Amino acid sequence: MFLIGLEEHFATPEMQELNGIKFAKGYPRFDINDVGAGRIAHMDEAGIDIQVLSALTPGAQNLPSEEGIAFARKINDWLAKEVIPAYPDRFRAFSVLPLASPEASADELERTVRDYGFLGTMVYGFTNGKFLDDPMYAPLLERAEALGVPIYIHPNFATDAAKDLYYNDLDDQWVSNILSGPGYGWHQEVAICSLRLVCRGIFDKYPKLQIIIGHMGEAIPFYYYRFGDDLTAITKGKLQKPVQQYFNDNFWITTSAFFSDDLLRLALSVMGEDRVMFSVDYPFVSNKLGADWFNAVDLPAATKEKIAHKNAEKLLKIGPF
Ligand code: GRE
Ligand code: ZN
Repeated sequence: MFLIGLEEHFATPEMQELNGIKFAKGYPRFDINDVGAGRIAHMDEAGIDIQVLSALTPGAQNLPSEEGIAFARKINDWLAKEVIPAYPDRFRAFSVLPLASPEASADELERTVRDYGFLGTMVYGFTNGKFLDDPMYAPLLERAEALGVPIYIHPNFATDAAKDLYYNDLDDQWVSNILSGPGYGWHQEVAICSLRLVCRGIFDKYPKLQIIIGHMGEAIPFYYYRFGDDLTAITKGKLQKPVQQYFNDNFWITTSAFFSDDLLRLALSVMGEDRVMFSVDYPFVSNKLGADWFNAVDLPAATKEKIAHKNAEKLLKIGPF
């Protein structure tokens, strides 16, 4: 089965340095800086055909305006001119954006989509304490809708304020770090980010805007029916549709790092089979683990084809493969 992955991260040493990210030796298990033969070999071993490359959290979005603009441009140029041309059938990209400058982000998204064929962008939780529904991001949301490309909302590390409130008083700094991040907290942040977009009426304003969220929907499928209670009642008359409906009209879910049959069935039951897409979360998770799990899932072949590549083809306007 042709497999496309949409949450497949890369970094450069400079990107890590600028963001103050130092990984422990041997973590992640695969080299995040390798965008060449080693990465392709891991894709081949798993049978993954295309990776849509996205930057390591938080990309360029925490950098100050001018620095962020220059760095995002540099990384996008490098992806388009060096990384993708070496393996044009295997790599595509989501644009890296300088979110401290929303207008420049809109322009960089347009430049990379128009000139380089990039497929959308990945953004990371909130920037400088502002969620994506903040009016300052209107230029980016508007441009993404106009270009017809999706925004993938990936988790971001918790802010100092969130850490102080929820995590820092635990006895073990490492436990609080992981609990605030990939252990739990940052998934909740993406769920809040998504619900804020809905409750703020963003999809009434930009009805064609499409958002991707990973990790089997960042718990949105679990809480889906809850939104039909108080949240829909309180937004009645303010929003054009019931809160739940926006998830069916404006959101797409990927399987990144959540390789569970039960959770996939839950995601499908809520989202339908046209808005769920395979992804791995490489290099934090192994391609082979993800692909082997998915290949063995007991679902009709036509449903699996959609999840494996057809839904992504439709959303990203690539293929057919
Ligand atoms: C991820 O993207 O899933 C990730 C990071 C950083 C640390 C751990 C992790 O971006 O899982
Ligand atoms: Zn990820």
